[in-house]
Amino acid sequence: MSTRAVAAVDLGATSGRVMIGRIGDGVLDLEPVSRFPNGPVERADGLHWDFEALSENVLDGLAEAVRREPGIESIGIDSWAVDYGLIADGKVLAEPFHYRDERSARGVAEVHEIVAFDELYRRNGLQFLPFNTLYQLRVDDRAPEAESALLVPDLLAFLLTGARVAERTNASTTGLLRVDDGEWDTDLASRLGIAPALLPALVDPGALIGTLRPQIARRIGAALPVIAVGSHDTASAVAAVPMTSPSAAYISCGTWGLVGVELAEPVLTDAARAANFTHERGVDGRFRFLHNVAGLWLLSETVRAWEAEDGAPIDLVALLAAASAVTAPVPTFDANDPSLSAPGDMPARIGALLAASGQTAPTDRPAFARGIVESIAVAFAEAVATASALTGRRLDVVHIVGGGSLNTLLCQATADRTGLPVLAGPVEATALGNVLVQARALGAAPATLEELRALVAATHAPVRYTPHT
Ligand code: LFR
Repeated sequence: MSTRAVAAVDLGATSGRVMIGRIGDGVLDLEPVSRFPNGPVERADGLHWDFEALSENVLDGLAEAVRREPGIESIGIDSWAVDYGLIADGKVLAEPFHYRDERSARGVAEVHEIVAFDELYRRNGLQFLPFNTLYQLRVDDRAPEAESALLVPDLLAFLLTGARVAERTNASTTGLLRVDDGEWDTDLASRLGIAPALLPALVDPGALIGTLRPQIARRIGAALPVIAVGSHDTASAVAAVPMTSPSAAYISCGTWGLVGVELAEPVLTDAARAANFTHERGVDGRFRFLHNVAGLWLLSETVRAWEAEDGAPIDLVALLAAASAVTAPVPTFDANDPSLSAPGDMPARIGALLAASGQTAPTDRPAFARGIVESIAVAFAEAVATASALTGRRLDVVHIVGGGSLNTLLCQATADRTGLPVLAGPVEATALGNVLVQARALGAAPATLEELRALVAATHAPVRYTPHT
C-alpha cells in the first residue's frame, strides 16, 4: 500500500498547529508545518479567542502544507471543546468567547434554576463544568440575532467550505446532546430559551463536511475535501491512545488532564454524577467516561506570572529538572479548586490555597513547581481510582498522551501515586487521531479503532514508567 497524505489542523488553548500526516503499511507519521500561539484576549465585553488570527494562521498553514506535499487528499480540524461562534447572513457575527470568561457563572445560575443538575445529568450525562455551551448560550445576548451556533472546529469548517454541521464528539460537550441516543435535545434547548434552530445537523467522524470554497481553494492551492474527525481534541487524542485492553485508563494531558476510561455504554449512576464523571462521545460511538483535572495550565500560568515578574523568559526544561532534584517533601493542594480556573496571578492563588489548608508555599521556584506537579499527579491518581470504582473495572495500566507525556516528573509521579505502570506517549496523540480518522474515511487505514490503535503502538512506542513502591 503506498503512503497517503492528509492535513491535520489541531488547535489547543495555548497554541495551534497544522501538520501533514502520512499513513501507509506500518507507516504513521506527522510533519509539523506551522505552529502559532493562541490564548485568551481581553475585550471590552470579556475574554475571547482571536478567531480572525486563528483562521488566518490555519489558512497560511494549510497553504504551506499543500506546497510541501501536493499529494494531500483531505483536511481534518479539531480543537478544544464547548466554545462556539454565531453565524448570521452567512458571516461570523461575533468573536467566540473564551470558556474561562466569567459570564458563564450567570448562565449556570439561570440554567439550574430552570433544570436541576440531576435532571441535566440524566439527559446529557455531562460532568458539571461551568463553561459548558448550554450555560454560555443561555446568557449570550447575540444569540437571538443568529442563524446557527457552530463549535470552533465546525466554525472553521464553515469558513472553509460553507457547510454548517455539528460534529458529534464535540457536540456532546455542549450539554444539549442526549446521552442515550446522541441526538440534539431540542426540548431541553427550548426550555432554556435556546432556539433549537441554532443547532445544525449532526455528523459523525469520517463524514464528508464539504469541499473548499473556490476562493479558499485558490489560496490553499487545491480544492480539497474537509472530513469530520473527532473534532473535540480529546476525542481525537483518545482515538490514538495505544490501549490494548479495557483495563487501561488514559490521561490526555495538555492544558487539561482528561482522566478516564473508554466505555461502550454509559454509567449514569448517582455515584458517577456525584464524582462529576462525564460521558463525552468518542469516535465510533464509544463513551469517554472521564473527569477534567486542571493539567499543565497550573504550571504554564505560574511560569507566565514569574516571567512577567522577571521580565525575562523562563527555561521550562531547566525548571522541571531542578524540580525533579528537590528531595524535601513539598506541600500539595487541590488542583481542581475553582479558584485556579481564571487566568492571572497563579502563584498567589496557589499560595492562598496552601495557606487555607495550613501549609506554607515554598519560596524557591523548583520546590513550588514540584508541588504543582505532585498536586496534579494526586488529582490524576484520585480520578483513576474513581474511574475504576465507578465502572467496577480493575485497571492495570495508565496511558498518558499529549504534552504531559513529555513531562518525566509528572509521568513518574503519576505512576507512583496510582501504583500502576504509566505508558507515556504519543505526544501528538490528538493530531494522530485526526489523521487516522481522515485516512480511514479515504480507505487508507484499517477499519476498527483497535487496529488504528495498534498502528499507533507499532509506530510510536510509548515510554514505560514503573511505580516506585
Ligand atoms: C482539552 C479540552 C477539554 C475540555 C476543555 C475545554 O483541550 O477540550 O476536553 O473540557 O478543553 O474546552
